[in-house]
Amino acid sequence: MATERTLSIIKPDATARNITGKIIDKLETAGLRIVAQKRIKLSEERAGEFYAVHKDRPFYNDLVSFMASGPVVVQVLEGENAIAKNREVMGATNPKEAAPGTIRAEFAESIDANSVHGSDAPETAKEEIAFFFSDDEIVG
Ligand code: RTP
Ligand code: MG
Repeated sequence: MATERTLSIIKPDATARNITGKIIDKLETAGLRIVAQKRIKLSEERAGEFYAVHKDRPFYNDLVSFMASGPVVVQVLEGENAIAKNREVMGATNPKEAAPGTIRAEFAESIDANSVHGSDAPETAKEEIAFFFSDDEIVG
């Protein structure tokens, strides 16, 4: 197993409910280490660029408005198998299908307001980390 880095976003529904600490606790308990973190507000343009891979999907406009609707906490997480591990701790996209104990099972409100984002593969992780952080902002 290799040490990996992945991009995590704590979404606006979670910052609005003041539960970033509860989510971070789940990530750290799973063995993921926060090596970069900032709280920001995405413009619709930035959110649209971030989720450009979904631009032809029916949920794209709602997703972009939601991601720009309030503050988010963006993080780089590091650990063994960090990409898959983070996806496991997050749980399924739809909280109704998320395994018990996962972040989305415990905290997500809906498939849209589902509390967290996580990169889905090594190539996207690399791109998404570079989208938000310069090398000197990441301290391993
Ligand atoms: P994310 O990218 O946010 O980590 O979520 P994901 O990989 O689990 O899901 P993805 O397929 O990449 O979709 C991105 C986000 O779009 C919203 N979505 N809505 N209404 C729908 O059918 C639908 N499908 C996806 C979700 O908020 C999802 O997190
Ligand atoms: Mg995704």
